[in-house]
Amino acid sequence: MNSAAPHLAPGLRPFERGPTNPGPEAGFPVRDELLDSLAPDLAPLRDKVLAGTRLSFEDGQTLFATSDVHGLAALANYVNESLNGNRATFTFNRHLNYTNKCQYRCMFCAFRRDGDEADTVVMDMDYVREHLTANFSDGMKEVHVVGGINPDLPFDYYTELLRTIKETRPHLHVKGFTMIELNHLAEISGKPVEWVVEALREAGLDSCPGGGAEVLSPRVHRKLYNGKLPPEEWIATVKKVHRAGLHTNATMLFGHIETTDERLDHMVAIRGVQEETGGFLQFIPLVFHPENTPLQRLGKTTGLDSLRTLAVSRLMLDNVPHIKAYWIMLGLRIAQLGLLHGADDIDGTVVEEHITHDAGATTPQGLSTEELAGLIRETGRQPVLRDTLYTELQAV
Ligand code: V47
Repeated sequence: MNSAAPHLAPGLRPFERGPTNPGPEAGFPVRDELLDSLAPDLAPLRDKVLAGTRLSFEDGQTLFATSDVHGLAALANYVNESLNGNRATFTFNRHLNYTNKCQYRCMFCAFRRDGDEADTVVMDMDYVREHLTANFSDGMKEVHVVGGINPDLPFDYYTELLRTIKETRPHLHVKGFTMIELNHLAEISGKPVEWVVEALREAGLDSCPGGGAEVLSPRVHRKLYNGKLPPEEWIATVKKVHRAGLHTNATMLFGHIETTDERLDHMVAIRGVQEETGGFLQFIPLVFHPENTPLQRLGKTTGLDSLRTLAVSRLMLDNVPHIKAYWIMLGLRIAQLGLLHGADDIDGTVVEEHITHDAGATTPQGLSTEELAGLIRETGRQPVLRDTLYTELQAV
């Protein structure tokens, strides 16, 4: 156990103000003057936030219900600026979706294929090697590796994939495999998740992305992704990963059939895990894109709902260091506004994205580091290039 942070799993870096969370830089004023003019429903919450008191589920209900959207933004902004100063981060990364064949039929997904469609993808190692050589570069910091749950792939495929990536691009941080993939690997290998994580780590895995959590609600699970890992098992798995010493992110897929109470249940669950393990680096609210999914009739939620959800996330998840406004899903303009509603990161260059674009996203597939820095600068924030674990930070 880490004596500075007794809840922290061995091997994980504590969340404390330091190079990662510097607090307001010298001379940077945390903008709190707006906090003097909040609507009456938000005033008691302001007192809690300023005192550093944890917000309750009921406080979260007030945040989702308030008509004082500016007050909500001011509160979230205050917390973010207290933690991260005026910085907003991004990374230089690429996605690698090694397969889109998937045995599950999640109702929110437009990415999955049965396997007999012409655009089914299963990357072999020659392809991965050539792709990384031709299209990745030495300055790149991260590869985000996820795929469908493809019943054709044996356990060795995954270790070989990691070894191939590390052999071809040794400096890349591999952020790979959701809790769904890790559980599937436990199933096909007949071994515990802890064994799977160790084998993958030995082959080159550095951390795990936050996907697959969807909404940690038994009701939504039953209705939209029954058959896939249930919420309590996602939680149990992520705790095991953190205890093994790997950091992960956590996502929440919102804007479909879930209620705001279910969003709050999700946030409270993530906060509880973080209290135990300290393993989450970022929380990422993912806005649902309905096109080409069985839920197409639902349409898309509003930009305002996205901003509100980012702000509530920042305020409820007081123990998670970073909130990501994922530009691919939010769109560039809402992601920019997200940086003034509690978020301090916009993900990275991405370059090739399928999960959201198969579901109708109109954002570009990728942006250059200069474009990302420009987007951040337009909001008044200082753009900072980061690596996945926030160990390397470079103001740009
Ligand atoms: O788990 C699937 C979501 C997730 C749709 O950890 C959809 O840094 C919107 O987790 N509309 C995968 N969302 C993506 C993900 C992620 C992305 C970027 C960074 C990180 C990180 C993680 O995407 C899935 C699911 O919740 N998703 N289909 C859709 N139609």
